[in-house]
Amino acid sequence: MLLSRATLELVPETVHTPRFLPEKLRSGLLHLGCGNFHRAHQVTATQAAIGQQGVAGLDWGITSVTMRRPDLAQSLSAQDNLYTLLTREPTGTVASVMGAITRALHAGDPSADIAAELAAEGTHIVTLTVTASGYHLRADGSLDPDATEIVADLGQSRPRTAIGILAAGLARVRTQGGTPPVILCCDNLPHNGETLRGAVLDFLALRGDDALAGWVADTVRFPNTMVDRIVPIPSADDREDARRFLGGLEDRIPLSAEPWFQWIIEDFEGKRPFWEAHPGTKFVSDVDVFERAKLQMLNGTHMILAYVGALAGLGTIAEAAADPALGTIAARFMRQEQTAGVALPGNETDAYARDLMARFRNPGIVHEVERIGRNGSAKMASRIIQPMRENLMAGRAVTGATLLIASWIRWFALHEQEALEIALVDPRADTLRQLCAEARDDHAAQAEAFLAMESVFGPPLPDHDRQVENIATMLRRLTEEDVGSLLRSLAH
Ligand code: CS2
Repeated sequence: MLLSRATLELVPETVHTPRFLPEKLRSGLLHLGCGNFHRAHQVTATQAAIGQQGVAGLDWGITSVTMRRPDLAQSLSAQDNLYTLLTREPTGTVASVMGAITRALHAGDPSADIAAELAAEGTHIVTLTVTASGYHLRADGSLDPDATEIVADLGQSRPRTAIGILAAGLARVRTQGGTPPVILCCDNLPHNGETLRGAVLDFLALRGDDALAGWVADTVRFPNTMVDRIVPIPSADDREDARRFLGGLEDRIPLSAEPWFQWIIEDFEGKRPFWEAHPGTKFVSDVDVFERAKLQMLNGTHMILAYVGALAGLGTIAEAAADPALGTIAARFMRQEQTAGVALPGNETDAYARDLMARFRNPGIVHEVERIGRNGSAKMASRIIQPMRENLMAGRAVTGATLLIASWIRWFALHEQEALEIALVDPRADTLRQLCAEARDDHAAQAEAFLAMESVFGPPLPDHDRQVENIATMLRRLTEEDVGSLLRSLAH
């Protein structure tokens, strides 16, 4: 039997279940980018809010839209949008049935009109988790007018990108004379709200829609947020665990997450769920400090663990962080390079760094390096290049960043030779692979060609030629030496 509203009462008492009747919910939130992260993050906080708010909470159901996964929308619908979240505590697993999603839609479904959902009177807030690459931005944070998906959406009445959907939905709100929803970007981008606002305005400018752009600029709010929770890709073990916890009921879409939860939101006026009911949620006047610490120290260190880890044959972040040599290199990189411009008070930075390494090593979290390695070209600028630039300007070493970039290039070089053992997913994959093919075996030329991609790396780095040379040297070593021994020597 499948988990559903009808079978919810069969769920054993050891499992947390919603403190409300899911069928009573009305949609007050629209989410773009229904995926694992959303299901373990915004849904969790919203479920806590609804549970605490009583009858008023029932206005905060979520209409959740998958951008690329019709299968997930279907599986959710088949289970009345219920699913199990397995929280992997160090001491064991806690299972909860999540029930705050009222409807799951797929953006590509011709019968789903997402812009109309956005413009519906009951929609007060739109949240987004479409990943950094889902915004089609250039390294400077502006919209990439040449991105194929954006070009396609400019001429579409049924847009497919998040930016296109926001533009179309907001256009409707304006025509209807309604109050626009608050747009809450929940992706790992610097100043994510401001950046999204800029991208929407860029899109409208490309379309020549000045009137709508003016209205959006004046009336629509895009608060900044910072989100943090490590959510691996669901595994067969998760499905097995869910079945056990649910007393034999089947859940086809359970997922697991670490206990850590953070959602820092720039405070805004207006109707909103009582998200503070969930520990780790905070409304603040300035998100910046939290955001830079997280983007650079957490997400940036994830990248070094992933790119270097894969070359050393390590499959997960936990394995990479627990590897003595790579763990040392990553911790040093985090502490010495990735704290550039991070304004947490001294001891807090130390404690944060320690917490992060412990979180990475959590063996209950099977977070594949292949997954973290995805879409590097969209992540590089804010997570790696910005601190690297600051370090170079201050005369500090950038050995970790050099190793990271060389390893990333090595992924494409291996892939181009059909020798990379894991998948390589990146919006610029074809171009980057081509660069490797053109400069085959010439590491300096490869490094030069990669760094010249301004849409990824931004303007030339300080002492550019020296950086190219260092990256090329590291790339040669990664190619010619045994990676394990190389890491051991670098860790000293
Ligand atoms: C990861 C993030 O995929 C990545 O780039 O660094 O998904 C990371 O796990 C989350 O941001 C944690 O909050």
